[in-house]
Amino acid sequence: MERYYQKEIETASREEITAIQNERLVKQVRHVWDNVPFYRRKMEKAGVTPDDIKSIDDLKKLPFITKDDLKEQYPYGLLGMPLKDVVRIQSTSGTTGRRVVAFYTQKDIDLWEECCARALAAAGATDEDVVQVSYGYGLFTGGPGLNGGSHKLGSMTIPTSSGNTDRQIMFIMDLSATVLCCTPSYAAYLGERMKELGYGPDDIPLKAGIFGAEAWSEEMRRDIEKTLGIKAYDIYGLTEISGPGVAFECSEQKGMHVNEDHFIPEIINPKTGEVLPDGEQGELVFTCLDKEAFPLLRYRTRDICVLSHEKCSCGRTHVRMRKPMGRTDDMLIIRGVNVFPSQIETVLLNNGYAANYQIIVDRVNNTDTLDVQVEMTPEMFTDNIGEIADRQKVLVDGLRSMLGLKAKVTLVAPKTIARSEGKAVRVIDKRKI
Ligand code: DLL
Repeated sequence: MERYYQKEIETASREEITAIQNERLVKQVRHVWDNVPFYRRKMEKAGVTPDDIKSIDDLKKLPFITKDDLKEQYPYGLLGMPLKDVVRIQSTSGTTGRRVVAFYTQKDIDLWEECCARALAAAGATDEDVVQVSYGYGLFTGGPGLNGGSHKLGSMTIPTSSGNTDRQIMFIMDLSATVLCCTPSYAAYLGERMKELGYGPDDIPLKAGIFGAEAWSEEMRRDIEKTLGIKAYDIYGLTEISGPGVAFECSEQKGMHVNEDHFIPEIINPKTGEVLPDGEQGELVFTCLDKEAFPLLRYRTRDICVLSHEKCSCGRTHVRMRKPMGRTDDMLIIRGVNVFPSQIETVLLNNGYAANYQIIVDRVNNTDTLDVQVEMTPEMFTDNIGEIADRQKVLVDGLRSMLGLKAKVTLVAPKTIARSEGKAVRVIDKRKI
């Protein structure tokens, strides 16, 4: 049976959704014009006033907002409410330059948590479930978002945060946790450790996992599902737009429904800014329809994605976004060829490896080099040099046909690549160092 948290809105007709979006967009544009001088300047420069925005058809008249705008406006330049109405900030895990900080009123938090509750309900969670939240808590949105969603559903929530893997496993087993929320790379590590401790999929009480915050392939999904004996659901979001729950997967597992009553997605050509139709790949852009404290309009996420309005058998009517294949800023250009880490992951997992790998890019004698280091699984581990060379060749061939590029592949012993408790670091680009 398909479960919903807010059935009426999640299954509303297209006409109803459009009516809600029209009304909220008009109000939101007025809100930013009146309360955020940065927006007013930006709109004036683009020659638009709130009177020009009468419906979502006028969305394209509004200028885009970029991460650079957020950095320039740090810390308070985009605040849409007086500080006395703001109750929380969250921040991105960005490693360079100024951090992005996002603000929330209590209403913003309530709506965000409802989005997370929708995601949990779509994964089958109810008030009878025990939800372990192993995303980081603190400035990162993963822990607080899913924690709030789980409370809204009335599920018993275990706020373990990330790390301390054996303690995570103890709680899963002792408290019979049924739903696990964490990054896919941490879920894979938890699975690996549980296997080592002798737990097979039938011994593990979990039935579903809600995994996101980083790109992960279908192959990785299948691996995690098999090891933990669960159904693994994708969840998408970003700090700037609220956090996890901007979009989430249903039992169909074919793309994530965007919570369209709160966020309008668009796909644009990243070079020209032109809006692209359903089915075409481009950069994902979001407009927040009812956020008060941090009301971003037409925010360029840099995530590369495709939208689909095709009917979904789960009954939800909200548009679906495909798994993002990467970000415009994590696309590697190697000897002129565009390479996404997710393509490399697909080749590795299709050949029986786990998602324990690192991609090292360098430049030697003015030529880019691509070195993929992959761990052998314990089952395939050997010190027979001929066998290792054969295995490496299979991967080199697989990568060549996927990428059109010759890579060097180095097989390393099990457990030599550091495991991640949050977002995995897959790429080391020495050209930038
Ligand atoms: O990662 C929010 C989040 C927490 C989402 C927990 C899901 C679960 P940020 O740290 O601001 O926020 O990073 C946002 O992560 O622009 C994407 O590039 C990437 N991302 C998030 N979810 C997915 C996903 C959180 N399901 C950035 N698939 C986004 C692929 C994802 N990439």
